[in-house]
Amino acid sequence: MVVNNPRLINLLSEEQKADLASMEKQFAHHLEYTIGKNRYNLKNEDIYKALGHTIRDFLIDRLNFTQERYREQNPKKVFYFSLEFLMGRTLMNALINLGLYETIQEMLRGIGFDLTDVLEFETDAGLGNGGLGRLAACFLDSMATLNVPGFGYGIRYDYGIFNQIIANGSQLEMPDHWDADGVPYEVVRSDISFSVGFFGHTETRVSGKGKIQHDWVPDETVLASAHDYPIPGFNTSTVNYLRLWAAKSSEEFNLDYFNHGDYMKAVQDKSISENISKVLYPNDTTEQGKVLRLKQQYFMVCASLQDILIQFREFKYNLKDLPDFIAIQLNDTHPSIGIAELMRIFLDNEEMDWEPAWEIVTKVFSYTNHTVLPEALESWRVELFEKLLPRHLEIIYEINYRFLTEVRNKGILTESEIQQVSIIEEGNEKRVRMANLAVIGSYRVNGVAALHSDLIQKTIFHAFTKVFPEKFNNKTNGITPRRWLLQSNPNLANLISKKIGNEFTTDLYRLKDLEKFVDDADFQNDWKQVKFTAKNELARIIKSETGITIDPSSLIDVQIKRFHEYKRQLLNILRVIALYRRIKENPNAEVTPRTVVFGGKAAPGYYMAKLIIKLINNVAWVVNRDKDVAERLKVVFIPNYRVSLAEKIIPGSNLSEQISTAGTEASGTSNMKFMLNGALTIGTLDGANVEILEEVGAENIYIFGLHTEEVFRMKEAGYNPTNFIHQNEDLHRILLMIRENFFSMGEPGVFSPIYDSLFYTDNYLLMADFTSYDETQNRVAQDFRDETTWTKKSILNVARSGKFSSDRTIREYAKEIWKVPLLDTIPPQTIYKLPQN
Ligand code: 26Q
Repeated sequence: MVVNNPRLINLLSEEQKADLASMEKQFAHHLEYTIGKNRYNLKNEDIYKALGHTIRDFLIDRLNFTQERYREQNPKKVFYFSLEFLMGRTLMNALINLGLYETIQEMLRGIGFDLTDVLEFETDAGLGNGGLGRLAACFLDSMATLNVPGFGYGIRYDYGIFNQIIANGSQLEMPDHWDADGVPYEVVRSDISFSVGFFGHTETRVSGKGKIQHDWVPDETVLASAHDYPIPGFNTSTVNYLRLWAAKSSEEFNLDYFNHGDYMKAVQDKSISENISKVLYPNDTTEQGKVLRLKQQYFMVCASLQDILIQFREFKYNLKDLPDFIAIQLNDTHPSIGIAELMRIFLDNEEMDWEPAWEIVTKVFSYTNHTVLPEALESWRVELFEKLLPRHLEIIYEINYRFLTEVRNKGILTESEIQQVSIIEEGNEKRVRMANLAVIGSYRVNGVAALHSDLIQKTIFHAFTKVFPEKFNNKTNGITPRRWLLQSNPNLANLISKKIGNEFTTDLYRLKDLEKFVDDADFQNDWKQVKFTAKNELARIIKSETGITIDPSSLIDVQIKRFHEYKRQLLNILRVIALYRRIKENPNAEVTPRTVVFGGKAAPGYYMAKLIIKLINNVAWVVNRDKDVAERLKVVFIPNYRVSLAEKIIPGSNLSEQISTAGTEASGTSNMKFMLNGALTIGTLDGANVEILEEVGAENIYIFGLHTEEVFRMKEAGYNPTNFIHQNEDLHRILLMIRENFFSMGEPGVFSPIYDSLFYTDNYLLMADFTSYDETQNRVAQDFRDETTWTKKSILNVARSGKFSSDRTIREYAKEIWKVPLLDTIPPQTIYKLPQN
């Protein structure tokens, strides 16, 4: 008999079973005394909360145990600095990693509750925008699982990424008050808080040693208060933590105002300081330069560095040894002000000389770049910087001066290259370029997929590679197989474990062992059955979220990701329109039934991205109501795409859309999630798709479109989209349908900007790639009709997805960048010590 949940993967020890009784007690205790309920009026929500508190107790036991272990062994630690952690839900992940899923399921069944229903009450922690934030979350899971002493540092936003609703086809944004009902697994560390200064001026003085010293005198201070989120490793006793800072007013009340009778003003000031951690900025390159965003960045970095240095000082080592004990990874440039802040601490507080201070700093930080698009590189107006962080600007000028002098003296750069590597961008509005600061202040700089790491060295950082050839390297992204297979697709995980055992859960390359069953007819059937069950479940979710009925046996074709022009959701919907037209014109054509699913948010200020969402919704409205195509084509936009929805959508997908213009998507990570769940990819040679192709083989993936070099060449030669439009009659007609308001739904002209952008500029070369995309989609449709061949390809995709585990990525970071150890696993059961009530 096959187990239908992770029990096989994570067998309970005898000791754990013995603990079940005490866990039941603990649970009953929380239900009654923490939640305040008796057993006569229980709802799923109460069970969720009591369970959250019960699991929290388990987590805290192991968290303390792990901390004790670190204190004894004092290994080198890594701190992952990120303005975003897209954690999604926590409870199910904790149950699986702790090996308690089955136990708890049984326990709840005993009192008439279904664990799956209970888990639906958890709100996602959406403290991130997309790929970059989710990557940080996957890395935390892998670090804990591999027993790496690794910690996340970020901000505890009151409001995470907005909730999206669709009205008249358009996106509307609603606040995401994710912690409204409390966060059971959060550990509030009221005793850990640091003050963070802003604004003010700098002063100079002569120190006791006769040296000129600088001091920053801020005129606003805010407190950062620590909130910890335990991060349990899978099948190990290690529980690390994510520490998020919340802003607190440094004075409950401004007594000055109060004493002068202005009570309201006194309270207002308090809430103004607390604004710093109020809301996550939706990633929006058009809306750069908001002072609150820079405040958030410095707030997070300043508090984190104080916290890290306090911990370091407990061991009484000299600061020059800091790089032997800590490594800090910068998740993009967002926390890169940390480089200037650590310099400030060393120079101004520790009164160190510049050279030794710089020596330490540049052995501590490393920087991960997540974009090649020059318009997405972060920079701040010098004027704004100077007001908010006057001392840091002085330090940045000094870093820059010394660096530029050195490269000039070495004579390796041309004058134009020297301008490119300068931290300060000259011009009528001087700006601080954070990427340049990050490269100069870090000992390693990495991209997130092989192609991307090459590309940044050839383009945005080319001049830097001449100065620091040894700094640049690649770390191809990965995803955690715990959340993205065991948790999201337990049926598939169980089918796999029945065939090849459980080792794949922590050594994903073991999935290779599935290859020997690829021709086994029984196995193929089981595989098809698992996929079909997941597709039925997805159909049910689509019905409940959108009201649309889909055919679960149709080709389920999915594009879920943030909306951005470079990701080309527009190319996908154009091809849907082409298919729709073809069916209408040729009603008897044999067409593979297809359901095209979209999901994703657009930055609130990103006009084009929002218009594309509207076009998709309007096309869906027209297509889904047309009886002529009913059995053959459906279009679905699932609102409010988020981590917990991804977990439900991905297992039920057949086709993964990864269709960005070559050279624009740094890596992509949903491409990996689909592969691991047996969907086939249609994609360009972009980001990690290139490596997916390498792993899976050309017969098992659908690659189309221009290559990166061709994109560059075409743009250089002066790209003209009309050449392509006039070569493809179909394409031309589709564009006319858009212009002639076929999908405008009573808003004539609404999509003209889309038409115009395709016709006149087409920055992302949709027109150049359309024919290739369309033909490849036709091939997909043909191939899907041969169920056995498709199933084999699906099996091979999973079997060859081993490389894309974030465990592999973290091993590489640990060995090649951080030089931190992977400690021994201590089996989980050896530390259970539940309190006996
Ligand atoms: C910038 C300025 C102001 C406010 C916010 C931002 C901002 C916030 C988030 C800019 C960018 C981001 C996020 C970028 C991101 O998610 N990049 C993605 O990172 C993934 C993980 O490496 C890659 O797989 C994707 O290819 C990349 O697009």
